[in-house]
Amino acid sequence: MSDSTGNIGQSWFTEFHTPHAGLTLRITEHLARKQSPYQLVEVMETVEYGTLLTLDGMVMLTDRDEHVYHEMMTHVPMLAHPNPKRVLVVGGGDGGCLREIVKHPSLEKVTQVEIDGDVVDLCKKHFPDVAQAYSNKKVELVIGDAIDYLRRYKGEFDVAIIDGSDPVGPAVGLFERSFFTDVHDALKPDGLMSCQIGSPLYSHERIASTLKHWREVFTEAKAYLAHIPTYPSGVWCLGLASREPGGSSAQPNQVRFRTFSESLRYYTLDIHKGAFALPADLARVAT
Ligand code: SPD
Repeated sequence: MSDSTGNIGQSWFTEFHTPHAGLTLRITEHLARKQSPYQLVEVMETVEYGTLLTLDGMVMLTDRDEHVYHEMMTHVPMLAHPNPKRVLVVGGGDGGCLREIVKHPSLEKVTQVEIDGDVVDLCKKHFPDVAQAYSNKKVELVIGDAIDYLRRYKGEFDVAIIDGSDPVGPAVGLFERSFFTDVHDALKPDGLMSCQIGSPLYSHERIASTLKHWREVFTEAKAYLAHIPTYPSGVWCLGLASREPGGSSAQPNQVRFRTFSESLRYYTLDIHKGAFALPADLARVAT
């Protein structure tokens, strides 16, 4: 029997990052495999990284390193913002960003717009820790197309977190300039957006064009990095954009950080600052 990547047998999963390189994980069990209206959603148990979620054969998260991605996607914009009360998450159906967002004492309400209800259902079942915030009263879940949803909101949100998958299938539109214009307009004047972009090793072009779009739309846009072993190249480029000058370089709020710092495994105030230090070749395309 072959899996979504064409592997023979059920013992190994491989995501090819290029035609000649990839990540291979030993699998002990296929827990779920569902073709949703949007994508192939699979959950597998791995020996080294715990439970694994893939969409169309691409790694979205594993138990072992998901905290890095979700802490960096969330706490960088939330702590750089002066007082984040209304938050929007686009995508992120696993609930990992929500889990981090609800730790913030200033939060009044977070709305998550996820296109694929099957991802939410499978993650609630197989990733109970990641999906824990779905039962939180401050969380509103909308199953629908964020591109349509966003057009209805102007000046509504303090922080927007764009937690889509790679720019193939349902996430293609989440990398277009028109989408970022709608995110910009849905933010309040001091609003901030964080967004996952791609591999600093394999995706220089995507990183350069994404930041170019953002700079045409937002006042500031900066790339930052996080170490995520199961993503292509093991280091991932995220971005922070702000409507106002100085928004993306604001110092993270120490008082708010201390209210939940004991729960964190990767994010620290030093990591926040250091993540914006880019290798020379990436800095050339991203600044
Ligand atoms: N190639 C990996 C890109 C994954 C981006 N989103 C992951 C979703 C986790 N909440």
